[in-house]
Amino acid sequence: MTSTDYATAPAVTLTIAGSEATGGAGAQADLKTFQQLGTYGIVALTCIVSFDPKENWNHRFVPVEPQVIADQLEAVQECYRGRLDTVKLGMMGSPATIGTVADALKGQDWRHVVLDPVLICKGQEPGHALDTDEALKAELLPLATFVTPNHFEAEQLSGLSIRDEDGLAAAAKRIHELSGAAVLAKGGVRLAGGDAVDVFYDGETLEVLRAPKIGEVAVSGAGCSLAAAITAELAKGATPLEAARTAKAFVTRGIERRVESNAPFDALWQG
Ligand code: PXL
Repeated sequence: MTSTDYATAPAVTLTIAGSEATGGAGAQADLKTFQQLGTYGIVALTCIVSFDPKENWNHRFVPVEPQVIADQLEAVQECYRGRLDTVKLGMMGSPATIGTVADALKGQDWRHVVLDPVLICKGQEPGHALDTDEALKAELLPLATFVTPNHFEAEQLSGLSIRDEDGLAAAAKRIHELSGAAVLAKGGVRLAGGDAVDVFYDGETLEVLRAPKIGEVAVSGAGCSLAAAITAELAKGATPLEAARTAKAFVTRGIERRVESNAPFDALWQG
């Protein structure tokens, strides 16, 4: 390759995530977000999730073989060595996947590792999910520079129970202490009140981000798109706080313009 002007070439962003076949969440949401925010999106797939319309839209979950995950990451990291310094981690789904991803991440330096700590997926066996949670805390949390837990994940990672904005802030601080990462703890529609409240904390700045709630039901792809938007903004040079603010505005707009389907939930639209 000879003719690319790196000064004008797009920032490269990688997501290591699962496929969600209906296109609302997972790698599909990440790639659409990257494209919309002007970065060159790449995906390494960790698993394939197919909702089951015959079983209450539960998640049918199939992991990708660890060796195949390692192969994808080898291809991506060699192809973009020297240009790829920002990665998003989405759904992992199993301890084996987490080990494989952690090993690959350690093979190079990263400027930003954005961890969306997807802990449980409807339809996964609970014992299995517990192992996955432990592996995620032990192996990926220490590598993260930015973590985006939702209400449930923030409770799991911090060990605190979260009832209100102060509780969300306490959890964000605790997760920062555990990881050293910037944290955006998401209240979403889970906390009482008219606003969707998220708390940013990076060890210095605590900022509450708010937007009026749009309905009381969570929209598919909001969490994935938020973390992907943070990833894209960081890759383009934003500070963590700037990235969080831009991502919140992007997701709020995407929820306003959500896409309906025959599933009992709507999907965020990035366009
Ligand atoms: O929203 C969390 C999530 C992430 N990744 C995949 C998913 C889901 C939820 O459905 O299927 C692949």
